[in-house]
Amino acid sequence: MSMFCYQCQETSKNKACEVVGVCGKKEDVSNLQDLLMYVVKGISQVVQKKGLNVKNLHTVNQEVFTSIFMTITNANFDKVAFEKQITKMITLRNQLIQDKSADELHDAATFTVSTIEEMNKKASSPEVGILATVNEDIRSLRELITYGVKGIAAYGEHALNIGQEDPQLYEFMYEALAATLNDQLSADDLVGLTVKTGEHGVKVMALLDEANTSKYGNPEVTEVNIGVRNNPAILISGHDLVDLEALLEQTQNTGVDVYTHGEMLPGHYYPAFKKYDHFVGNYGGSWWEQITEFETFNGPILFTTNCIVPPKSEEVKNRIYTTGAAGFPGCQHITADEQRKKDFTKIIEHAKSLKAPQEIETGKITGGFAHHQVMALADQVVDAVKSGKIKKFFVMAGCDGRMKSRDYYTRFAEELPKDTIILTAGCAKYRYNKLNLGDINGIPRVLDAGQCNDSYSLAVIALKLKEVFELEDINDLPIAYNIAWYEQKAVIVLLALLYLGVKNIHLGPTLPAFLSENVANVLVDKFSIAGITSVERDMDRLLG
Ligand code: SF4
Ligand code: SF3
Repeated sequence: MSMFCYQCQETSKNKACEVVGVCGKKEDVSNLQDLLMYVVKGISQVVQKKGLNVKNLHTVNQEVFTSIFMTITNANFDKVAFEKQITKMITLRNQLIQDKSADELHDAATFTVSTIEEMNKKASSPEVGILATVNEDIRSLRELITYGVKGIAAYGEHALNIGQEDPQLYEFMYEALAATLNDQLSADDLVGLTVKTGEHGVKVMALLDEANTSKYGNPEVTEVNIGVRNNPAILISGHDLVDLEALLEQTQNTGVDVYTHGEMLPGHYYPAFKKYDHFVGNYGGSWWEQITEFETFNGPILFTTNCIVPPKSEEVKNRIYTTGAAGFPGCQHITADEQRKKDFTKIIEHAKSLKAPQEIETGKITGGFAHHQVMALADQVVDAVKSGKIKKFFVMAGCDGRMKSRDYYTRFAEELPKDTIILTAGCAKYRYNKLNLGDINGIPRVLDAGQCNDSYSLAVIALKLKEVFELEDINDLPIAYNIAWYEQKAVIVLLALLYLGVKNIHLGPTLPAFLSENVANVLVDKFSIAGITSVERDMDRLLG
């Protein structure tokens, strides 16, 4: 075995990637990701043991978020970027420690490497990786918490880019990561910490919602064009709205159009971006479809976050640019200057030398049903529920993926009775957002709140409905949850829903490989989580 990773839904044989990642991640990068997380856990222990005030740790907090984000599935495949980041984090860690003799610190907080060779050797050593924790249940809980924290770091970084932060999130992150090095903690302690991770998942999604909406306005119902125009263009992918704003500003009056891909689609729903005439529409479907869609797009592509699929041809690779936590070897990376500004001139000039995108579909998709917009329609929605026109809501949020078994979600959406509404967020929506599922009294049957972090909106909507219908328990609402997951942001969304008391969540297309049998049983007992079976059976169960 040369690597061990089981953090995403597509992990090999639903057990673990042990030779090479199904995502394309190679053993050297996988091991360096483990080492980066190891250093970050060491830093967390130092912060905890020394009782450092997170408000004084601005650079460390920010670099810890970035480091963690780089290890999320499909975010960064660049070995050199990891080597540089590990070196940076060891330096920051050592500055924090100063007096090493004062505390009993874990190897993660004290190890040193003097060369890149030594770093790579350390990265593949047994004490660093996931399997360093021998007890299967403790390992499972430690990884569940770690993946939840990865989601917190990703959403926290987006909020921070807009200038919003919450010291409680940093405090919790250090507490949780330090706990994953602490052999004194029992499985029960770690279950408690898992619930707390969900609590901070709600906090970080609320923070990001506040950051996005205060800067860019509340998402509103929007029809997004999925066809193309005859101008050279740039495709922007990932989740970072600050990068989208900078790209739209810099492409104004250049003759270059901008299109969104995958999780950037909800950018169109924000009022602040509607003023750009060259912000043309969305090109293609969810992340994994980039393999064919980037070929026909013809212009440069900017990745602001995950999900990158290793490009098949040099021609496409030469058109890919990355920024922030994203990275791919051989692709140009755009860094921010000291004022946190990014210069996209290179990409714009590159676009001008390339052909306009090839049309792959035409028409429009509708979205923008985040909490504020749905509240504006509340009377209409409540009337439709009271009169029986809407029988049930189905939350089908989360991620999409390559597995054939995900056809389940398209069929499920198609076969839902016509008096039901789908509430969605995240790239899971691409399984059904282009189907013509109609509307109920003018309310579309697929309500897209936005990106995966906008699952927060779905929770706000559920809590509001609970209030309107004067119910005691969120589970008494006519809402069923059939959620698809892929990477670690979906883990924090799930933990957040569990923290809010949502029960009977169906999770698919497979349950996480990192859940040991005992840990999976705890989730089943405590929260009635279940996997998926067949469309017919699950439909029966969920329609009640
Ligand atoms: Fe495998 Fe997923 Fe890890 Fe990639 S991220 S190596 S596919 S488990
Ligand atoms: Fe999608 Fe990669 Fe999860 Fe933000 S972009 S939801 S998978």
